[in-house]
Amino acid sequence: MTTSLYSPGTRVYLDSNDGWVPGEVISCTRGSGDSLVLVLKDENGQERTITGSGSALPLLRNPPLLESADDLATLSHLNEPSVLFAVQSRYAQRKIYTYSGIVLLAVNPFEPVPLYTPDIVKSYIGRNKGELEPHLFAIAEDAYAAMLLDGRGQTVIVSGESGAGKTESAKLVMRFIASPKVQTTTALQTTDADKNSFVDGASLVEQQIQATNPILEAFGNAKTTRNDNSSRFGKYIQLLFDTNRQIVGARVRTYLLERSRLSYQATTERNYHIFYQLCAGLPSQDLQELGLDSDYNQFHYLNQGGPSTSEMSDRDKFHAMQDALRIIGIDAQRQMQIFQILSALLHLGNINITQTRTDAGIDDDDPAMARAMEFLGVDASEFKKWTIKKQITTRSEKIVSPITAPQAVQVRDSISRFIYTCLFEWLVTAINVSLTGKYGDAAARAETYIGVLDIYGFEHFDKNSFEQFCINYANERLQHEFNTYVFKLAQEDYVKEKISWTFIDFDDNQPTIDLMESKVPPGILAILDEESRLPLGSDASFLQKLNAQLDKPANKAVYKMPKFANAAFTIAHYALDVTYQVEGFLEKNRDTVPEEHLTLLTSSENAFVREVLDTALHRTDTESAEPPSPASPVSKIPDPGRTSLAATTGRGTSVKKPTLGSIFKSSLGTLMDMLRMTNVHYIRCLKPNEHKRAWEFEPLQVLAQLRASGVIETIRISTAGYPSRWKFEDFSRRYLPLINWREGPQLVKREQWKRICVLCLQKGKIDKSLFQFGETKIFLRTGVLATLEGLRSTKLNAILSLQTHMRRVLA
Ligand code: AOV
Ligand code: MG
Repeated sequence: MTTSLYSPGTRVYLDSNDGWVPGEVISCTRGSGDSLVLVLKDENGQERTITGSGSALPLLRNPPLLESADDLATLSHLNEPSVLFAVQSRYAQRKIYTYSGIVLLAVNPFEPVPLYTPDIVKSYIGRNKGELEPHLFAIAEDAYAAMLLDGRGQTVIVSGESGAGKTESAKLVMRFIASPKVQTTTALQTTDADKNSFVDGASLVEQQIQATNPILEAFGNAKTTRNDNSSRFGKYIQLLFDTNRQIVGARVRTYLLERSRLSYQATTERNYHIFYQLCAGLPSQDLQELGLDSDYNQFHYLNQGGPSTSEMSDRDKFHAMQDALRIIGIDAQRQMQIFQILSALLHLGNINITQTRTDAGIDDDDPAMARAMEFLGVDASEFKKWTIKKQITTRSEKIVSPITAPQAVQVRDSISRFIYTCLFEWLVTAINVSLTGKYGDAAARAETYIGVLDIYGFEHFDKNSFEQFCINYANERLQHEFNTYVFKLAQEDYVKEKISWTFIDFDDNQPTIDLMESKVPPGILAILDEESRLPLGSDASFLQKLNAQLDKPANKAVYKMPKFANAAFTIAHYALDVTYQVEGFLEKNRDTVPEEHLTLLTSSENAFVREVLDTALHRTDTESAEPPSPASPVSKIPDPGRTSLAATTGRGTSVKKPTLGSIFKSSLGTLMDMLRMTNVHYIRCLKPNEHKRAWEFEPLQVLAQLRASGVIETIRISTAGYPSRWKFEDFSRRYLPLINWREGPQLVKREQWKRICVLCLQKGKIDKSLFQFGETKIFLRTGVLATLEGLRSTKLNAILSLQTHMRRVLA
């Protein structure tokens, strides 16, 4: 340990109870053995003494110039406090975007920011990533430019925990890419005249692409405790381009919509926005016709989260959503039919199911049932019969037997969830028909695409169930892709530049993924599927099997039996440990609707209801992860899988029927394969505080996200290697002041960039072990840049004062 590293005046970070505080070295002397004795002063002037070596000594802080660098990869001292302080000080300056190498970090401002005006859009067109302030648009432009270069498919992956800003970011990226300004200009040919002529007037395609957002958000987003507009489904949208790189359409794929929300909401949460929008936005005559009321608290499906008021200007959103429906070709009459189905669901939830001494009962003239059945075009007495009774088919006969009221409620709710899922499917299909042209001709013309992935973010509530399990599973898979990609990329340069380097393995989350999805030995999903297929399977026996098969030393790091929670298991996720309550896992995974009800619905008198079910059920048939047929008009563009699904039939006894878990697993597999085929671009959204407050930055919370998301880990890898890499010329130009003023300009003239690099390093007395020359770049270990920066500013200051002195003498 040398004392020079901590010479007086050295900037450091001091440990404190809640993170770190900036400080400075006052003195440094040798202690016993390897240790140093440091006297330090923190930013409040408080002094303290530290004796120790290695990690006991404070972390080094970057020179002021680098402190709020717009790319963390250029930090000379790469440690957690440096990274955190850089992001924090930028956020304090209202700069919400920061690069971390190839990744863009985006900290949620939680209030509208003036960063997305047409002028700003314009300014990012045709510009390279480093030229302007970090921005989503720079990433979008990067993806667009990469597509122009070789026609390869691109994906912008937006990740981050729930409420971090993924959906907002994804929309802005889509808007930038779909904006006519971009498609008609190329990186090289942009002229101001070009830019201006495309600012106004969105094309039909652009309008249609924008229209997908209000529709999908109305039907697929809801208020949760973490986010008032939380996505309850995953979405991959491909913007399709033809040979001339003109946008010709788009295609949307959705992933596993949360079903349980339709019939149940936790305290302070809401059902899907569309229901509230409907009640707030429809004219009173329509409301009356549908048996609705602007006071929606009378509906069981809307009031379980507690009385809610219109929080997100539901009425305005409703009108925007209606406009959007119109743009994708769903006219007023069709819209009314959709609203009828939605109100049918609300009435279904209000059907009063009573418990007689032994069986469930429903009044023959239950008004809610009458309304619901009228709108669904189904016979009320048939509906009643199959809601309070069940039929079991044995080898020789069919036996009808009564069920209990709670079971009947289950049946009723499963039907509502099923219909809602079908309606969501139908909408996605309608959107795709409109975006790809009626006969898929737009898609057929497509040669390449830019995809934008926006899924539900990592979630942990007080109570977590099957939904959170699936959501967090998806996030684990995505995190794994990220790790593989970023770590590979970080080291690829070393190979390309032929410097000597031993590859570093990273700490990856494969064990957690294996725990969740492994087939042999069976992981959680496999055990769940096995249990779901047993007629007498139960949540309790599922948990027993989990513990018996998974609670073993090999899984110690990833699987835990919680000490205090009953009927639950804990998974160590990349972000956090999450405890899942097993209650409901089996039912949700089976996702069944009684066969008799399905028959009733598919033979409804209402043609639209039949169409909705047909579309969804048909898609179920094709979605078992089969590749699209070669004859399909969209065959040039790989399909990330038809992954959404409708409910399955029967009472969970059939062997062949896929479970929700298995369908989700295979659709994620298809999606990941797809992502690997594309060139990926990453946006990492960060949530600065838990309270959704504007400009409030909780350092520890952000640090946890930076750690979990691999940003710090990536930086660690860089620290072990050569975090700074400069082209010879760039490096030379910056550090030219270090070398002899006579020699420098000569070398520049002859473009001996590499020679200048060598001279600069010599001037800085940089040890040989701290740098390597590649083919075109110089690679520097951590800390070197700080030394050179120090020398450079000393030198420049000296020149400056010399000039001042000369001027004074001459005057
Ligand atoms: P998420 O998509 O990451 O959560 P959202 O994109 O819905 O998060 O963002 C949550 C809220 O943060 C939004 O409703 C806005 O109020 C605010 N917000 C996010 N980004 C911006 C921005 N760039 N400018 C202004 N406000 C913003 V989830 O879907 O729950 O995982 O599942
Ligand atoms: Mg979202």
